Amino acid sequence: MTKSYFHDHLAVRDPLIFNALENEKKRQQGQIELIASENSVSLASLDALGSVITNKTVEGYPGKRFHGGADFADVVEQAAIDRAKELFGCGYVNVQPHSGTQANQAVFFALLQRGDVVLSLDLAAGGHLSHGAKPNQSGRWFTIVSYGVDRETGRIDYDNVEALALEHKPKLIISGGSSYPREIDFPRMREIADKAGATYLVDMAHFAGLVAAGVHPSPIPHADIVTCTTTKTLRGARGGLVMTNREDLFKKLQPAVFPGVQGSAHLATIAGKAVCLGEALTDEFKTYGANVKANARLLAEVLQKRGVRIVSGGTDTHVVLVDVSSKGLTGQESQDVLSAINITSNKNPIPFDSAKPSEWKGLRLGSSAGTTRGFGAKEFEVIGNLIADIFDAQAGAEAALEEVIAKSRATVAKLVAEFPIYA
Ligand code: DSN
Repeated sequence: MTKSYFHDHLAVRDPLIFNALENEKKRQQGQIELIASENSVSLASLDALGSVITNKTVEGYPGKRFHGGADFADVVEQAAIDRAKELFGCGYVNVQPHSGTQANQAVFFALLQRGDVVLSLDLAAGGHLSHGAKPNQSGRWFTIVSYGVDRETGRIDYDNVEALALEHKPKLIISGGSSYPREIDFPRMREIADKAGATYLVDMAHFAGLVAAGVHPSPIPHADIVTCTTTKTLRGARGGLVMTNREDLFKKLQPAVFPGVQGSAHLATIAGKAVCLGEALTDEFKTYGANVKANARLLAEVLQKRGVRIVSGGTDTHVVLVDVSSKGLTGQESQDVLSAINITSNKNPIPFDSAKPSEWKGLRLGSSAGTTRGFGAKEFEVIGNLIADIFDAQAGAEAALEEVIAKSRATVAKLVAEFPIYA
């Protein structure tokens, strides 16, 4: 073992990776992040993620490990569990899922047999691939029935959900997804699940931070099981949680996470989760959550005023789903042209969209990362107008577009310099 192994930092030991990571930091510093599933973690979270606890292997749960030397691992994992319980007012929590998808996979593994019927939100209507999309294990191994949204309102058609539930008698009904911008009627979905005799799962991956901040209804009193990521509005380490108030279900969920679908715990990530859950218990986080919601609403309003169609006519969350065909663009074109002015977003299907990503009409925007950065109403108004300007310019002459790109890039540069991150 060379001395440098324990002394040299990455810059010395592996310049290729160091430079890529530095460039990624500069990219994040220099652009406006509007991808709804992204955020910026605190420096404290980064410390936890880069800590020596990554060396530790543990299987099992605090107090009942298969490996020795787990005293501090237990402190970290128990803190994450206790904080999540307090934050969400929930009796039982598993903090080990490596991702939201694996949290959902564990729920499927705990409750279902291959071929069982699952009723979930269609991907194009805002669902998530781990809820039964064809290429995912959930879609390959289970019988998926999808519900959608009303064509006019863009909102979940609960009567249709109920009709499908009574017809197909699913074992599991799922709420939540990746691009549904509206609050979900949890009591109504609970009622439907009860009528159908189904277990009710809410995947609150996207809006967990808003629930934590108290600015969005909580699914915890209504669902049998709630899963989420700690990454998005919760603005923490990249991973998942599984929660329930039912002891009988928890007894099935614990062995489903480990050893069902995962092996040893990722302790550095769990330490990162503990940090963000602790941060989410503060008043500062409540203010952030309220601002995320206000900023998303404002962004949607500015775009609407400029003639851009917003799916469902607005938002109750951090997500603004834009129908860019209202400006004659595809999702890909709009993503690319925003990239050219250093605004990062992602193309997305909208309800009743084409199955081909190249033809998608949607662009998904989110206010979480910008809000973390410190952007408020003034900045989100500027951002909304930048987006509308570039969409309008895209439809015009090449020279005019180049001019708008240059001007917009300068405005973005000024905004990000005023609100630096990881400085
Ligand atoms: N589900 C993906 C998204 O919302 O972008 C990743 O978490």
